[in-house]
Amino acid sequence: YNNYYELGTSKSEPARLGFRIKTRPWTLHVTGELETPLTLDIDTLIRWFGLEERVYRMRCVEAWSMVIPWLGFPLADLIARCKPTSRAKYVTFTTLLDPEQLPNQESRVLPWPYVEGLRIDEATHPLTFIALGLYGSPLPGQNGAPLRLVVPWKYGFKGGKSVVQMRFVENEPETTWNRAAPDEYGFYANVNPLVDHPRWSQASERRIGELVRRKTLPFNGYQDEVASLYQGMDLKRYF
Ligand SMILES: Nc1nc2c(c(=O)[nH]1)N[C@H]1C(S)=C(S)[C@@H](COP(=O)(O)O)O[C@H]1N2
Ligand SMILES: [Mo]
Repeated sequence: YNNYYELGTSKSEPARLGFRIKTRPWTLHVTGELETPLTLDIDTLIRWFGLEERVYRMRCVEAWSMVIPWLGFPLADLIARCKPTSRAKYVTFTTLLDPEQLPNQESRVLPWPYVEGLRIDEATHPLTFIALGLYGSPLPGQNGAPLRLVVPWKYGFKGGKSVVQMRFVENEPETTWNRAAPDEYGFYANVNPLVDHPRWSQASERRIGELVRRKTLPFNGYQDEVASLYQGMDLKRYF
């Protein structure tokens, strides 16, 4: 049960086609506002940072949710190595562009490649995670092999899959879903039961596998950890 539109827009197609993603060699390019652009091999990243397990809630903007045991490392560790300049206020994540591996990139459901972004203080928050595995194994293609972003207090679409580039930038970047439907998908996309999607309520969610809907928690339950990032911001306006 996945969302990975480059592999198909149904929930089951990504798992059927995920094997097409070639995960080695895999290079992450880091560009923009940093001391020196970097070209990092995925196995170097694993050697530098190791892998820890994090069990996080995952809440899709479509109002379904799961609990997932990820394997990976904090994005903050990687950003510290990158030495961004003081002009770096945001960071973007660009994901794989290759219709041979991602056949639904032949379609125009979204503008490709899929791009997401975070404010730099969100990106360096200790909960923000680069996942390379789940359930103790390497990520399957459908979950964003070989590495993807996980931001547990935001709607799932902020967590770009199969990331190939990080770019430090000065201004708020354009992001894929925000560009596609700005009234429906904000840049911030913090999980918020009080701000409904124009076409459905965000007050509750269907945990996959459960019968009764659950109440959705502010910031997906990570309020104590992250609410201070948004002090003084009108979260209805910056949804
Ligand atoms: N490249 C890419 N990343 C993506 C998506 C996508 O379509 N393409 N879908 C997003 C959405 S909407 C969600 S809910 C999560 C789903 O992650 P999961 O399938 O690993 O649970 O991935 C996000 N990352
Ligand atoms: Mo989603």
